[in-house]
Amino acid sequence: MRRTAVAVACLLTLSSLVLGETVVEDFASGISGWEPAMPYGDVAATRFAAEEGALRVDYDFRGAETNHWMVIRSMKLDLAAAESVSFTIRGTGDDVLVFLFLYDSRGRFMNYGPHGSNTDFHTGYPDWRKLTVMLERDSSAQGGDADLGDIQRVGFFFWHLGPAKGTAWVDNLTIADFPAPKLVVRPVAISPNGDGVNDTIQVLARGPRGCRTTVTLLDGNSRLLATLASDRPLDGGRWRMSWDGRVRGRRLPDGSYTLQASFAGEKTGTSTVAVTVDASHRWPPVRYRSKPFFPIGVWFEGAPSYAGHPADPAGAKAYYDRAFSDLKAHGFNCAAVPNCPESLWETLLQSAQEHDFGIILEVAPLVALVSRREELTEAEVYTAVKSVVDRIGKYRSLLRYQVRDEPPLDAIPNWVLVQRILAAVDPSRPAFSCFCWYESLGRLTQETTVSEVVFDIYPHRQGNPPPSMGSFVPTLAAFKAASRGNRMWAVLQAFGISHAPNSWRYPTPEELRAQTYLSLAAGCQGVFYFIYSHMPGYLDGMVAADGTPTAMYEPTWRLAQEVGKLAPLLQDLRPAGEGPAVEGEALAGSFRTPAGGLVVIVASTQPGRDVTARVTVPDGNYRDALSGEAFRAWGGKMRVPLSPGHGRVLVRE
Ligand SMILES: [Ca+2]
Ligand SMILES: [Ca+2]
Repeated sequence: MRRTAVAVACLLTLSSLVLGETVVEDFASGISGWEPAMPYGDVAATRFAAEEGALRVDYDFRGAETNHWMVIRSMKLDLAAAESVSFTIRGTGDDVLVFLFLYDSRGRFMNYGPHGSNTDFHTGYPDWRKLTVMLERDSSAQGGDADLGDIQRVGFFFWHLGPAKGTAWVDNLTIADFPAPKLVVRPVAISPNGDGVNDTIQVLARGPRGCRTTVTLLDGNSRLLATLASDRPLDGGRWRMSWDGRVRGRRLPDGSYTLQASFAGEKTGTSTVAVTVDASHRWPPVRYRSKPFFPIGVWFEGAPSYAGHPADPAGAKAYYDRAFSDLKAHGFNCAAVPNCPESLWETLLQSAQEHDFGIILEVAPLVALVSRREELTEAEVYTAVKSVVDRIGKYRSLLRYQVRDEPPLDAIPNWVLVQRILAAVDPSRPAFSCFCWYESLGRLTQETTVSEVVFDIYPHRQGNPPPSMGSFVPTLAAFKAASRGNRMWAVLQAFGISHAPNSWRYPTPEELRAQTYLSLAAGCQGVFYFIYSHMPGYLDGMVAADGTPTAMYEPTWRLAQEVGKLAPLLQDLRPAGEGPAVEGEALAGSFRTPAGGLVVIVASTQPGRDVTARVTVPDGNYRDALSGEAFRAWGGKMRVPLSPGHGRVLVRE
């Protein structure tokens, strides 16, 4: 039926055709039908053409911020029984990101790009490279609800932050079908005891459209215990159910079982998955015993060798001692530390402890668990967590366990499992991750209780020269919405990449100030500055590899000291509604102290000039918590003058 003619044609031309693979577009007859779509930013000069049996795209992105452009055509595809979709790509010039878009007949889409396991989805390959979407495993970046059995349009989408110019060639859009109908079960070890951890199993039967499935449960001796589903059609090639580990209302005894799917119709066969039930351990609900804490932190590279320092314990100790005493003396109270070799954990934590400095330590064994594609069992997570906590839980300097940097959407289930078990073993140090995608953060706050959410915003690029806040304000708003009222910590930009064109630049002192006060006005109760020391050959931080300060350091530590004076007031505040209305180029938030007092934070969005905000607040006298200046609101309004990038924390008297 579908694609047969194309498949036959390809059989004649492709010597290396793999069984079950079909090339649905090889551009052998040019690019008729393909058309540009979704232009955004300054992309008007982008062109596409046919060249030597491939699609050639000359992208010429000139916008200072987000630029994207797509080339799309109508193409009816039934991917219901497809295991993967792939295409080949090569490119020259600036490397940009590429996404594959699939639209169904109702306009719903899936878009697969450089996230999850597909970090290779970009253009900069001198030689042809095959990029593959595994449809069962890879999740869509944004859409995610298209009917894969009913794809009507296919697009190649190119994206870059800031200007980029180059050429990419795309060829051989290829579909690979599953060799046979298949049963997919997640997780394969369940504990149906109502603690919210692995209490249910997601059962998915996949096969060609027209196939029907019957799903049964067998005991350890292959005896039939129950029929969970009988003769169900695979609409769109899939049939799903969620199963709670119960049969006729009763929980199964702990033990080993088999789930079996029998398929009838266009293709037949059976597919089985072994499942373990062990409900003996109930994890307590997440309840942290950590004290309220207002971090004024930096990101700090934990591998001494990165900056050319000796990596033996004595050399590392000297590196850590110098950094932590310097940071502490300048008003910072903690550092988030990635890449510390496991052999130096104690050295690092001991050094921090001696300087009364806090550490959020990235712990590789837990990062590996969160990042795993396969199922995690509660037992293996417990074993890994226990061994980490037993080893370093005794250090007072340890504040959090960083369990993954910038988790993508599909890492969230593993993240939550690691977090739950970590919270049971060490309730005083929560799991920590900094998010760079608000979609992932939104999924996290939907699924679990956290002690705080952490996100980074890096708005200052060479393409938007100072003074400019880039897309800082809307990005902050998106992260705030995704935070769902959880305590927020912001990671701010105090770095540049000077050696690469079109990359990040250092913020000006006023831009850094605006990042900081806008975050506080949004309700953030902690700030981090990325990054303390240079990563030679990669990025420029606040101090050089030998500790010599750059121009970035003083404005940053002066802000740290300023925020440090405000922190005792800010750390106990609770948001009071949506925040006051503001006229003028500023953001404002209103908050309550534990005693019920009103605090209004007003921050300028303009790092290049003075502004005056008119804020709608209750009448009365207000005092600037830092400068002591007095302000008065009457008629429901207060005028708040702000110097470039500045903010004010105003306490109602
Ligand atoms: Ca071709
Ligand atoms: Ca459970």
